[in-house]
Amino acid sequence: MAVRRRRRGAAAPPEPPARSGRRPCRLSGRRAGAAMGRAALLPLLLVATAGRAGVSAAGGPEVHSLRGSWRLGNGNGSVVLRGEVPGCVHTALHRRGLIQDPYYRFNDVMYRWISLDNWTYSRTFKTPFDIRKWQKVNLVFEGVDTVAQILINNITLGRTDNMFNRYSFDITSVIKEVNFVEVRFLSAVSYAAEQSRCHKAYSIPPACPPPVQKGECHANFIRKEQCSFSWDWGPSFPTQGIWKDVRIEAYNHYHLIYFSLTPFFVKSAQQWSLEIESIFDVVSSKPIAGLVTVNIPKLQTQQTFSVKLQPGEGSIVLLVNINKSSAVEAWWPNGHGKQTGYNMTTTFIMEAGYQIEKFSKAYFRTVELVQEPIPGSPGLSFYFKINGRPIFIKGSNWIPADSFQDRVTYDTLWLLLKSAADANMNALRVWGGGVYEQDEFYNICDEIGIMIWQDFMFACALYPTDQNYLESVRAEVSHQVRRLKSHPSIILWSGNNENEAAIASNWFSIPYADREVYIKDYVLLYVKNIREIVLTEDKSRPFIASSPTNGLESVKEGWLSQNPYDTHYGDTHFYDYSNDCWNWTVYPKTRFASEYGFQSWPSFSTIEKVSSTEDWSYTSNFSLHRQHHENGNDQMLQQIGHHFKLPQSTDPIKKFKDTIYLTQVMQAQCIKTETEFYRFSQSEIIKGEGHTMGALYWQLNDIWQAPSWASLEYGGKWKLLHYFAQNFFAPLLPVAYEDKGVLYVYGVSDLHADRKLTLRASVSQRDDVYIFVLQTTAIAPFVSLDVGRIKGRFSDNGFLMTEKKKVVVFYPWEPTSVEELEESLTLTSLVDVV
Ligand code: BMA
Repeated sequence: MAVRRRRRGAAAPPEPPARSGRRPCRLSGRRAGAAMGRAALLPLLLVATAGRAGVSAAGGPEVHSLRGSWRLGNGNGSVVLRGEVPGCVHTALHRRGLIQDPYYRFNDVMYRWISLDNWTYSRTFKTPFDIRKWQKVNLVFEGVDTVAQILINNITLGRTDNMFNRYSFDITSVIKEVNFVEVRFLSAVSYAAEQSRCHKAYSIPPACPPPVQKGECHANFIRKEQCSFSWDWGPSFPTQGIWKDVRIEAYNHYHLIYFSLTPFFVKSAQQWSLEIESIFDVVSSKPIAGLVTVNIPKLQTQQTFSVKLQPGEGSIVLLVNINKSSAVEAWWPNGHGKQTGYNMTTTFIMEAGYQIEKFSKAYFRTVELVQEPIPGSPGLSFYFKINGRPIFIKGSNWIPADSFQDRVTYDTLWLLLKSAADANMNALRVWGGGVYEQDEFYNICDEIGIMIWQDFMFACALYPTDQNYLESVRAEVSHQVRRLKSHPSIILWSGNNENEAAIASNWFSIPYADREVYIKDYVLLYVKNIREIVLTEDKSRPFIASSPTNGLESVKEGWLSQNPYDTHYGDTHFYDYSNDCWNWTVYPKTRFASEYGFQSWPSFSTIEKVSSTEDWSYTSNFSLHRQHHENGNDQMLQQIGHHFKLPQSTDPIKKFKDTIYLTQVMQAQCIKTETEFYRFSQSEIIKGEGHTMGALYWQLNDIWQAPSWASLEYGGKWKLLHYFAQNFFAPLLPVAYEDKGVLYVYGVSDLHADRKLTLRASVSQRDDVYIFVLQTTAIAPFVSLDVGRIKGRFSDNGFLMTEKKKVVVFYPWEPTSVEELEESLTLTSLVDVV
């Protein structure tokens, strides 16, 4: 029976390559010894284009969606319901009213049974076309979460074990008029435990997360979103489900599977070129010849190539030279220029079969990661040049926006990413413990100029390297790179989160004598497999094996530096919860700060939705339960205590709200101080350190309503930190710092003056926004405006009010009114905390 589609070998192209710049054939790597064919290219300039839209109807592939309502049942058949696809079991149970909101109070542990059961999705479907007319019919899953047996008409098609892969099963010989398709899941938790048990030669730590996370064990043994087994900011919801599109595809002759564009700037010719890669499955037994025309009207560029598709799965690569006399506007990151893209049409006219017309956007930008000696400093630089310009990377780290990916809509993504751009960020790091994000995420980043540092999905753990595991990872990596490489927003591929550091600093107490085994595994996974595939698939971006890393110095030391946190090389992650965060001397003068942060609590209106009255205190069971970072709640109080009075109100709810407010003030102030330190270290070398060229604080967004390092709450509400980010990431920033009695710019230390004041708020409407006029009788430090559950953001918040009157604008995200806003508004400043 057919199994997951792999690249099939194809004969070498019959004609010699017609142009330079063609990449050599590469090994498929997924089946030993199979070489992938590449069609010969013969450019014919200025051949007229065909003008039909989309894939032409005559003979084109038939696609039948299997999205929608499926039957869903648990292991022993005691629970049966309808479940949406794409979706997962938790969402289905919640939608049908069989469980409460999984985020409510302690439900994450109450609902553990859901992930421990084995669920089955099934449905019948009628084939909407005449099966006999098609040479090949596939059942395609864009994403299965995670371990499942796939059956059609009671015949097993294959198994899935990696939520980041795309699975395509050949069902040509088994599809009927009416079909029964089943996806029988195995609990991800049981599977991971079993895999760990079977790995007898040596253990692969960590076995389990710390108890404070209330999570599941052995996440590293399953290719699934690592934080779904719990994290220090997130719950354990190891979901099961068909989380992406599923469909039937039927075709004759050939089928286009991947299509990607990569720009290059040829320095010698001072000309842009575009590499177009198309990966086909060719079902004919003979090669198919044809013409491919690429047309970018705005750049007066049109080229036609003669191609030959070899039987089997293979790719063709075309190199289009952009007309030199057309001025190409490059794609720039937010704050540095426009995000120009050019409409482009690619038409495949083949001798047999149908015509394909692909519409896409072509973007032009280059990226370099510069690691070179710096005068007066040991080590190497570590910074990005975009279109030849050094760019200071400003932003944060992205984690999954929800434990249940099917709840992450375009609007969710837009709101979070737009908020990042509105806070003057130009970059985000998609962190390796989550998921490779959906296409829409990267489309938005392309559109608004957010650069993406893309991790591969491995985090804070060691990983197995047995043959099956590696095969699965290899398929995952080539799929993801092919899917994503057209996005100009992606500027870096990075192998993992903190795994170089985990070995180097011996997080898991591995006896010295056993170290070599783990180092060998590390190099095998990230260097000999992941890196090798990335470099083959995408020559347009840099690759680093880990974050933090010493970059080229790590490579020199065998890919594992003794100290990956060395400030003279690469990037660093830095967390310090005990020292006073206003003291900038505690921060490392690093080349690139890719993680640093402090926790705070989300606002009361966000917490309120998932809690009840008895939970509303800082020391309630609920408050302890939601805190997944050991000692996190105490650390926040301790940090607050360095500069502020702790709340003393006898009213418990007021005390809770005051504490929440102070955690946010503290977090905002700490991260402001640290970020400003990194920004002002950009142009100086002091005692050999400096030349900092990046500040990505931990973390942008939240996965649920809980204390965390995020600046955006679950639901998108801006914490005070996010308002501060808007200022500390501003293009022009006056930075103040004091060194040994010398005030280099100015200080902010008088913010908590103990004065009596009256603060008033009037609200009015102008067009789609609301105007808040604030009046004060004295200086008001850290003024916070909060409109509870009303969705939207202010133009400024958490500010020091020195003027008598200040106007703040509220941008609503959904319809509201002056009355509603007036009713919901609470105003807090430091002097209100009692
Ligand atoms: C870093 C991240 C995450 C974690 C964060 C806060 O190490 O990579 O793993 O959530 O710190 O502890």
